[in-house]
Amino acid sequence: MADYAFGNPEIVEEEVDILIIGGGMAACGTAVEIVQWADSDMKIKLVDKAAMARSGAVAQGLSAINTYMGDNDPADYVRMVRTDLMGIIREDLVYDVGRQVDSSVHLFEEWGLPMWKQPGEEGKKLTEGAKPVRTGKWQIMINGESYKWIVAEAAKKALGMENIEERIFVVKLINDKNDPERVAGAVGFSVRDHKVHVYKFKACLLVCGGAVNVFRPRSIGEGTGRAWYPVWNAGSTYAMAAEVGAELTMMENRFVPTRFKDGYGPVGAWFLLFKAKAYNGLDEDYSAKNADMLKQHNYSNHSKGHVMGTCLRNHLMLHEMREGLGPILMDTPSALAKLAETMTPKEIKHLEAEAWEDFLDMTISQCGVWAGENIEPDKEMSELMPTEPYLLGSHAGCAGIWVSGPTDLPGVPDDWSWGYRGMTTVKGLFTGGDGVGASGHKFSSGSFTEGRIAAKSMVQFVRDNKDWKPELDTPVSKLVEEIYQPVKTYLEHKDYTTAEDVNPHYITPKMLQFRLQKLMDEYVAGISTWYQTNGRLLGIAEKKLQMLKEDSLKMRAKDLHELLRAWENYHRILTAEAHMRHIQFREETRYPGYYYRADFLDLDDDNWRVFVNSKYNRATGEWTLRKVPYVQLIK
Ligand code: SFD
Ligand code: AMP
Repeated sequence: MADYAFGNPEIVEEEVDILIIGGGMAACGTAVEIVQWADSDMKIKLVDKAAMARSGAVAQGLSAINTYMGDNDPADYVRMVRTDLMGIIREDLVYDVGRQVDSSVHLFEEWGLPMWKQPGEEGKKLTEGAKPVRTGKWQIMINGESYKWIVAEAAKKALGMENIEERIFVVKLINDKNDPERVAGAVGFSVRDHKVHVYKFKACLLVCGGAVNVFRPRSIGEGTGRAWYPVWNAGSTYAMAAEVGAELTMMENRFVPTRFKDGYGPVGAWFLLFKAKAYNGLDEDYSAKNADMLKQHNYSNHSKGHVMGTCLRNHLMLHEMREGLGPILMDTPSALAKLAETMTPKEIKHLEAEAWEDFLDMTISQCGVWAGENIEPDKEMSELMPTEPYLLGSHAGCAGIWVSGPTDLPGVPDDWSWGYRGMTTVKGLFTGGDGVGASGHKFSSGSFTEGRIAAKSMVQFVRDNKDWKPELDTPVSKLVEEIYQPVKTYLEHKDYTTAEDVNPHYITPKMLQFRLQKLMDEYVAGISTWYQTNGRLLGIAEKKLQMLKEDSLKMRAKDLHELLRAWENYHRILTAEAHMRHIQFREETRYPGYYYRADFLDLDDDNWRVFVNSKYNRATGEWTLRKVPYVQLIK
């Protein structure tokens, strides 16, 4: 028997009809839906870098489902998303999610996810007409610590564990040998065994979530690794899609959530459900005080929907912090006291428990901060802080990939749809959730729904391409060599010095990650500049990113864990590059509060109410950017 060891991996080759890459909300949606449409002889496989029961953004659970229509009109949902994202979204995609999302939420309830109901309606299901407890117009409260476990269980049951492989990190997609516009395969490795996996397929769903740790995080030192979005999603979706030639869209967008400081606890339930208010260090209501700031630079152009854009809420707050008027404080004591006015002591205790549970269900670290710092929310206010930037397409952000939309909506430009809903501009490559750009506010339920939508069109695509055989444009031996290069680099040079982390021939993935984070932070509008940049700074970033890319070829991997870290970094670098190029291209400040082009502070609708799309050329390393007209479909 061959003795496979580190540096000498076993090569496992497989051919399937459909490969699902990722095991998060979108992937689970696909798994559940696809079995209902696929022909019995279709081979479908799902691979996840982690264990599905706790992988992706919902790993720790969630305390709310942020997208549930109920009695609301999906057209109104489009208006809200458009306002929140400053006037530029693909309304066809958002509407499509809005009109289908409730059926996903009903499935979650069917599978056992506990949802809060109005008094007297407990025990009744949403499908039986029960009224949920809403935080805001779109969000409903859940007891969601086991949310991902429940959804993953349904996905596993549907697809069958024999068609699922966990702990496989996919590194790159491979174009077809005979058609460079088409995807034909993927290659990855096991993070537990010495195995490289090579897949060939007719269609593939790339749903590896958003990008975290591209920027220097606020949590450093003993707090390293703590972030709001999942640290294990490293931009794989955007990087792998870009490398096979998929057109990206709105990669200049980012999400900077305001969170409870240091623990990254969510604020939505406090603002919307508990009706708490936030103040500056002088106890001033800074939102009221700074309201006129929205009139400057045309920032209020898109604030007349159902909400004030999330970035604009940040904008008002950031002003205080830049002026030295922090801390920003969430007045939890007044909010709880007000609610308690009409409550019995037992109800008050219950309310307090809910306040803690809001964190325990999805951001346990915030409970750690409260407990560790003796913060009693009914007695003491808590600090809020805008986080480091994240790139994502499903929360209050819209970075991602340009995809084919639905065909049955009036007024949609012809070139927004090319046959298969959810397919990118690369034939056979589909995406969902954080992968779909220009259409935020899907959240967990909407991402799952996009997975379901893509499932149906992938089945159709495979049927339409029944006789087509995928052929990889790169020999398998070359792919394996490339993936294991960091291991080879380590084994060749490790004895050159006695301290194995210090070596002129290689750089550790950890050090490379610090370099990426430092440069993105300082030049591409991270926390240290209060999210500001300009053309000159971006020019420096461009140069430094180029050098970082060159140095990334020298990353070492002393074990499988470091090999994972090395390739995650590679995905982060490409994602960072896309982000930087898009910010460079868009000469205006579209998202004040998320980032500022200090040399173009105005929001400029005349020239920039457009999508920005980009393409990456893997052979030359060049990016091409273009404006794509925005079309308003819903008045
Ligand atoms: O409070 C590879 N989200 C919230 N959604 C809600 O509905 N309600 C909330 O309450 C939400 N909030 C929230 C949320 C997320 C987080 C982290 C917190 C709070 C703390 C957002 C949703 O979770 C999010 O929109 C969806 O999960 C997005 O779905 P998707 O499928 O696009 O991404 P995923 O679930 O993260 O899954 C990614 C998967 O890919 C795997 N993966 N597999 C193989 N190879 C690679 N190279 C891979 N790279 C990644 C991952 O393991 C994972 O399975 S609140 O803030 O508003
Ligand atoms: P968060 O906990 O901040 O992720 O928010 C959860 C949901 O509430 C998202 O849909 C947010 O857009 C929304 N939200 C959070 N804070 C506010 C606020 N102050 N006003 C309106 N909507 C909010």
